[in-house]
Amino acid sequence: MAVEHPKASVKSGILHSLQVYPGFRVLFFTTVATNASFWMWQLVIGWLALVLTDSPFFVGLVGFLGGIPMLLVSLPAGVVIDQVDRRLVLLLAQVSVTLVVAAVTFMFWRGWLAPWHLLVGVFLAGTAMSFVFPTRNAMVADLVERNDLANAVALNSAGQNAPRVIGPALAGPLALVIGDLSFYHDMNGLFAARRHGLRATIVLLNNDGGGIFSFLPQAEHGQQFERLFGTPHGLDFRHAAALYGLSFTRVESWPAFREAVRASLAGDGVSVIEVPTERARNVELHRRIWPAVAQAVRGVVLPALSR
Ligand SMILES: Cc1ncc(C[n+]2csc(CCOP(=O)(O)OP(=O)(O)O)c2C)c(N)n1
Repeated sequence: MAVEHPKASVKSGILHSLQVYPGFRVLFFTTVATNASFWMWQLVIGWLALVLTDSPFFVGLVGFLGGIPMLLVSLPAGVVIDQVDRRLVLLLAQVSVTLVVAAVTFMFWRGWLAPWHLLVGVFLAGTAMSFVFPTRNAMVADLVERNDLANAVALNSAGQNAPRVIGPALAGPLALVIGDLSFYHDMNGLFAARRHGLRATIVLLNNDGGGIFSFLPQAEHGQQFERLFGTPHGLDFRHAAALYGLSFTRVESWPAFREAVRASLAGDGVSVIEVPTERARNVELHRRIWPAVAQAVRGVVLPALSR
């Protein structure tokens, strides 16, 4: 595609390509907007799936159906992008995803949205996005001189990844899921949270120590392992929450957990919701699930990739 652009300037800085090429500037800012919207959508579909069905399986299915086109459609999309005018591909793909999102939003607003509508919507939106991402990447090379390509690719990558953090934060309330040792390690932050009037829900998974270390080879060394790695502490975090004037709830069941999260999202300030869990059970569960996951990957994903 022949796109006219001014001669590359001699001086170069981090934002060089943005300063020199108007076409790249448009691509960059629309990439930021597209990616921010896409990650908000990712958050919203998970939430919609939960609201519509209250089923963790359905939440997973929605994520899967939204993501699978990226795996299956991206490669053929690359061929299309090479043969057809990229601006046309991008226009069609972005208009399609806008129409799908608008339809899902409208149907939800009118109370018409059924779970299967959501499945179709996420699949169609995922398919359209499988064209959007590679087309935007390919267009970088059309819009800048060869000398500036590395700078433009780096900027484009930043424009794709930064909204991944910022987009969901704009779309939803702040929630943090954290282990007990990390909570203890980072507790000073609660003071800042309180001082700046943060609204947040902290889900504290308390397994009385560092569960992650149980997956290291050192875990074979019983007592020594517990003293040096597992580090059970027996702390009652209710007192930590009280120290910073935060609300605290310990929950022992799913209904209690849901109610605590609901109350926290409706309320102000920071709430800590403690969920007691068992380290030993977690390791045992992982060991049981791993072979099943490995088998599924071997049986489904690998054949699809080698096709
Ligand atoms: C936000 C954050 N705080 C602290 C650390 C340092 N850190 C790495 S592993 C670890 C212990 C993990 O134990 P825990 O937080 O209880 O989680 P678990 O492994 O039991 O799920 C800590 C504190 C970190 N990686 N990230």
